[in-house]
Amino acid sequence: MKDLNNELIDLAPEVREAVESGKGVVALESTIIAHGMPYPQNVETALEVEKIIRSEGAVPATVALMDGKFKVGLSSDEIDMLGKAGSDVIKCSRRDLPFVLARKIPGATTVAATMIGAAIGGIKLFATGGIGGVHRGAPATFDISADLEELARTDVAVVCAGAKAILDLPLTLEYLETRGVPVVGFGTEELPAFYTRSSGLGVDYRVDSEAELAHALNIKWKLGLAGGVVIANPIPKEYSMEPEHVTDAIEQALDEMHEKGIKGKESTPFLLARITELTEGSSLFSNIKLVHNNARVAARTAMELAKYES
Ligand code: PSU
Ligand code: MN
Repeated sequence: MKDLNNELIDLAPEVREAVESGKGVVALESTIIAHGMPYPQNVETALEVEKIIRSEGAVPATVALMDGKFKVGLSSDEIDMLGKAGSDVIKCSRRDLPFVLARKIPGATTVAATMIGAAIGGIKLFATGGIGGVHRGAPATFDISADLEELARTDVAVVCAGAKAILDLPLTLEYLETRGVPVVGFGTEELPAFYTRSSGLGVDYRVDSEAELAHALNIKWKLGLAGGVVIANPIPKEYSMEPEHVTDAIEQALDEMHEKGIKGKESTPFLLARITELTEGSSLFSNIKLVHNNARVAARTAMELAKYES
């Protein structure tokens, strides 16, 4: 059993009880709230996602940094605060954790940092929208999300809708392959591309149920194979976008990003916000729907995985 009494960790009582008794728990990130969506849809989505997880019998644990502690399990007031503060809150990946905790300022955790918080808290499943990856142009810019390295080292499975075409999807898959991270298609053989169900790229394994997924996850960690798993869950058909509509918005957003000289950690938030504007909110609507869908699969998988704990 994990040492959950570390002074730098603040587990919500409900989350602690669930982890200690081997119940299903799902971690959720806070960068998607502060930097990934506008207010108030960000807060509405975060709260709805928690509700969906509960309706499947699991316990949600939204992660963020507050008051010098890694908080695992936020209250709705804390979620509201992060959602209202938006980009005034620091976007925190692995490298940011010690400094933001030392300063006792609020921090929104990315996929990488949320995986770290989840692992410290003993949580194996994490639901989000999209993971970071190898950016287009990375062979020249070296812009590769720290999410990929975290997936290589931290034992948390991330349910996402694939990765957006703001990234270089083939290079992202190559990177994950090199680092030994399985990419699993949930009910599909193809890597979904976030707003759309297909990318033309294959996944490593297709699984068709949460039970099948939990079985393989349990084997991975029982063997001591460190690292996470990408569970790519396609957006439901009724909410997926027209591929051309998305491609045009992405291309334009990328051009504007280059013109403005936006780089580093600002890139992803800029692109997400600009794509929402360019698609007049339809990308935001799809984004919200796919997050709901991922929360459901993560919760069901957490419930299946919990069967191995008892
Ligand atoms: N992709 C999305 N929505 C998001 C993010 C990525 O579709 O909100 C966020 C996640 O928090 C992810 C982070 O971990 O952006 C990746 O940022 P970067 O590329 O700077 O590592
Ligand atoms: Mn980057």
